[in-house]
Amino acid sequence: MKIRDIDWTTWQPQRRATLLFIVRDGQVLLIHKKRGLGAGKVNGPGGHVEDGETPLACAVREVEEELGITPLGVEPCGELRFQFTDGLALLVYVFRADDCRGEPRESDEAAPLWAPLDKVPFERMWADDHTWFPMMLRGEPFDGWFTFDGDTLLDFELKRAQNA
Ligand code: 8OG
Repeated sequence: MKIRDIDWTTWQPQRRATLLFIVRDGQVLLIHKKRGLGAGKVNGPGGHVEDGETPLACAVREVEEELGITPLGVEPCGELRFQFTDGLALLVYVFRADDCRGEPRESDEAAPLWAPLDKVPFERMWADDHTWFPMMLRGEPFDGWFTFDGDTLLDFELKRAQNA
């Protein structure tokens, strides 16, 4: 399934989720994800947007629930659209923060991991992450479109976001 096979003008996500990356002192705060979609992978903290919740409120809540800290200086930095061959259509809002209150601690969902910016473990992350991570770290707003078959990235397009 190629990006051009999908009519993105009428595409609607069934699920919306968030990711939030705290970037501080040359490191980014990641998690070992213990359950949910992508369990076993390294990722940023995040999860599904609940009814009536804004993406920003969801991103902050998920960091609080998964790591017991409050992110500070949170800014939106990108939107990722995923179409899976099994039919799942997922929109992920990506945020970046430059500090946090508290010390990250392990929960049922996640174990924290500070990674140096030049040693981000992409081989243990979702296959698309290496495409947009540099833009996120540079603070360049981005829009991404991805097709996946299970864990396998089939095709993608990534652009600097307009009007951001
Ligand atoms: O609630 P649950 O933990 O299942 O939510 C899924 C999380 O996984 C959510 O934070 C979004 C995130 N996620 C995907 N796909 C991808 C991806 O391709 N890359 C990254 N980094 N995260 C993803 O669902």
